[in-house]
Amino acid sequence: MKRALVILTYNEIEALPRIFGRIPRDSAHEVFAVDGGSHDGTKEFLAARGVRVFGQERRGRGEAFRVAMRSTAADAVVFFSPDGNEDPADIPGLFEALEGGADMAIASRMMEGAFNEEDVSWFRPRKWVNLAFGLAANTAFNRGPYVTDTINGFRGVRRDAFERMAPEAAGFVIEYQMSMRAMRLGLKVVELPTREGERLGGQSTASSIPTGIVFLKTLGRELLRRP
Ligand SMILES: Nc1nc2c(ncn2[C@@H]2O[C@H](COP(=O)(O)OP(=O)(O)OP(=O)(O)O)[C@@H](O)[C@H]2O)c(=O)[nH]1
Ligand SMILES: [Mg+2]
Repeated sequence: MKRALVILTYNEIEALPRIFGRIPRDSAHEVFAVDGGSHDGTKEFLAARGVRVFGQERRGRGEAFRVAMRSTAADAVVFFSPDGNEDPADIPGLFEALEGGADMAIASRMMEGAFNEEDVSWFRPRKWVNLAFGLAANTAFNRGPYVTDTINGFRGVRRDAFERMAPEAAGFVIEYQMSMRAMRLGLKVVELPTREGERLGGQSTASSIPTGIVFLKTLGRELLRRP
């Protein structure tokens, strides 16, 4: 199975240099980046290290996923965001899960043995909202094993599964849309426990309230979609 590792970036020059050396680039046949229009030297940093960078016509993570799939012929594709939240040591495990028969492999921050950024405090609004969206998706669509982290972007997918899901979401909600469609199609979703780290610099572009509204709308649209 041909493997591609995709690095997703939008202005990550503060965190990227601190993580780049830990990315197991030899775990994939091909490593490239999809960039949402960085203007802080991110693209130059990657290019100087031999990583090919594909641009996007429109911004957003959803768009980035589709650009990535169009840019490779690999059968197994893992998406990695180098901002500190994701542990690069989990990348080989995601590829192995896909090779072991998973259609989609998710690094879960919610399952037994995992750690969520908010687990250090008793007040965990992001985690609770995430769990609520997960519960809604599982209740509505899942007939297989419960998927604990339907939203995490740290995941891998098989090309044929991606084509069947055909997610059209533009931004941060693409992962949730993929999870719902995978469940509905009866695809095999495998999760691996991960430890979520802190952002190592730079800025988040996922503001909670607008992102939450987009999630609600996407959930509604998937519920109304004909099978
Ligand atoms: N290719 C691409 N990557 C993007 C785009 N927008 C965000 N990203 C990357 O996607 C990853 C996740 O975005 P974040 O802003 O960190 O969102 P988040 O992880 O929910 O927020 P934090 O908890 O603050 O890190 C980061 O590596 C971003 O650089 C985009 O339009 N295109
Ligand atoms: Mg992040």
